[in-house]
Amino acid sequence: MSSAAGAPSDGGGDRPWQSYHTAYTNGKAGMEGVDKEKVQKVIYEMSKGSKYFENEQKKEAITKQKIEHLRAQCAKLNDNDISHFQKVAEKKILELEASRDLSKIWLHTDMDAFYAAVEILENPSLKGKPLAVGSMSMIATASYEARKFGVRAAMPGFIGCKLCPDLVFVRPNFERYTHYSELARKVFQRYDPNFFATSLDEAYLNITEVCIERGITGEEVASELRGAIHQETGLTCSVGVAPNRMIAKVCSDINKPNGQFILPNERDAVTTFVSTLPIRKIGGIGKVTEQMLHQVLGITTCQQMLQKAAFLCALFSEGSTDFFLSVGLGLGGTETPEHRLRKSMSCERTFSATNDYSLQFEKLDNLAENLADDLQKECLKGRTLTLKLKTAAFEVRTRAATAQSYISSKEDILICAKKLLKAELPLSLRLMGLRMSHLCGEKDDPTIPTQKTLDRFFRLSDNNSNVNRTNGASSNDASGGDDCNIGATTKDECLIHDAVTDISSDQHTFFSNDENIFVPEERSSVNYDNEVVSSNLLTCDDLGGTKLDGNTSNSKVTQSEKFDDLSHFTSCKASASSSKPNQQFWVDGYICSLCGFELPPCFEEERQEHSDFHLAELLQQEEALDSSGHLTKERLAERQSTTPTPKKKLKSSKEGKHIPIDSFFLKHNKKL
Ligand code: DCP
Ligand code: CA
Ligand code: CA
Repeated sequence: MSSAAGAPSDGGGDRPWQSYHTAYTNGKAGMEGVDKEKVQKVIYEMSKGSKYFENEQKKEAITKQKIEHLRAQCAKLNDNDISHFQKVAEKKILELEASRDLSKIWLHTDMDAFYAAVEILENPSLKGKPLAVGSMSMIATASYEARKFGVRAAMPGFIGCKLCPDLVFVRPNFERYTHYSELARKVFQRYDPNFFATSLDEAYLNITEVCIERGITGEEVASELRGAIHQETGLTCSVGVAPNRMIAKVCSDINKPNGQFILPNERDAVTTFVSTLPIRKIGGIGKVTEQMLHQVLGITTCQQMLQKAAFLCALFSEGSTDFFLSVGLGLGGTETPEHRLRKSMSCERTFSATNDYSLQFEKLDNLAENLADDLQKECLKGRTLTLKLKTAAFEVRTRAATAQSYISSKEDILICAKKLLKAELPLSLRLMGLRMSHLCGEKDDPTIPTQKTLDRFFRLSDNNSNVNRTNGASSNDASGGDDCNIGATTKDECLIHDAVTDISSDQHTFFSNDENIFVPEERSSVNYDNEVVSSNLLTCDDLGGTKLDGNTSNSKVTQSEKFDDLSHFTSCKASASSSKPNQQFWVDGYICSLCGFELPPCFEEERQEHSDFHLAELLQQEEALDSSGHLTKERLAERQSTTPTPKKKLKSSKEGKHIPIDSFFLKHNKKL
């Protein structure tokens, strides 16, 4: 049946870069005219041979396998099966159609090239220049001038330089972005007091009331709001208006930068809109899902989901099918979501790759203690513990176990975690993480009266029947049971965790955005240090991103220093826990605890890239110290996990000479 499903063949051959897709080969607004193949080739050439690259290849291979598997399943469907699934699909479509709500007007607003625009506002001499905010390791965003060269967020800076030799670098300055974000939010508040922000630079506003009260259209609100934002912040934003949030978000990207797009609240307008809309534009459809749907069923546009509905029903879980069909119908969230309760809590730690059991168990002990502390601080207990491991070869595995009772003590967590880890050994590891989900408040613990000890539970279930195994090799059980049902409450931002879940989404589930929506007041809990920031302009010549132009204060550490220095923490949550200096986690589910990078909910792949580059930076630091003979690998790891490193002085450009990530990895791998 694969011909009926319309699977195309994939490229590759003598141009291997054509099939090398990372998060940063995917286009963003302002990259329409870019020579995609040239960019892909540069990225391919510059990362080829690194462990990171190998892992990307491995993930691709797994995706391919899954595609083959799905194709085979598809081919097995006979006419009876297809007509059965056709009926199932039609019923489902009718149900979904009946839920269509065209009574609300949603507005999605997103600042243009946010960090870059703020930097230009503060330093007008940057205007018109190709600008990257970030460092040689990682670019947070690029100005529209730089995007023309293929430079974009999540891309390592040295690749950006290769693509655009005149690229100017500015170090990120998070207080600035928070300040401008707050100014913008004051404007949002006037149009919808219950607006909800999904990141520093974007928000959803239900403007139904304001339109009715003032007798104005969505289009008028959009123009007015954009004008107000510009007047009050000096920045531009782009806006989308539509009957639901999923579509409004897509619309805000259409006329970017400094534009708006309005989709009327009419069924026909919506269905016409989705008839040509590429599926990748939808939040929740990432690279892997896109590849699967395209290569197995030939689906590239949202509406084709409806044409292939029977196959979707046959091949995917009910939850995924519902999501795909909603996308096909152009349906999305219309009610203001209640502030969602925390669904999980996690912590993780990156370290130099080690196969030393005692060191690994020591790290686990530490993680269990941190997790127990965090849970107890919020008076929470949980039932499902997930262990995340990243091997020396960058393979990510997650292993989960669900206990019969709610737990929060270090001892209980450790019993479970040790069991999960033991089952995986021997392994050389570079990262470990623990996540507790299935949470409940201490007071609500339904198991308290009859609570059994975890120890007993795990002794009883000494086989692996309660262990959900989710790694790249085990494709079909990737749903991971209770662990992967995250995000299903808001379809417009949900991730799909079922048979289509792949190794990369497996990696992401750990950080899944349980708290991907936050109310405006909560921002104050992320309190970036109030430090004076000096001029932070850099050029490509300052390889290594270490030389600062202009004045730098000796007594104050700038945000920009912190960006490259993993020994510092930029979020209050991180700095408050000095006992866990190199532990990376996402504050509020989307802000990197190590550098303050903001990776909005839908940036699943970028998030993974981001973690990998922190790892690379850490290893690079280690490499530098190793070669100077000051510290051994073990001692460095030890030092980083116990003592806060003294504030790093700015290096001279010579000292800070950047090691390209590929050669760095090659070098490092030899030592493993
Ligand atoms: N960001 C980041 N790392 C990423 C993506 C984004 O640090 N991988 C930060 C920098 C961005 C900000 O978040 O300025 C907002 O992200 P957007 O995706 O909205 O990108 P921009 O606002 O920069 O550009 P656009 O005009 O495309 O919205
Ligand atoms: Ca933006
Ligand atoms: Ca954004």
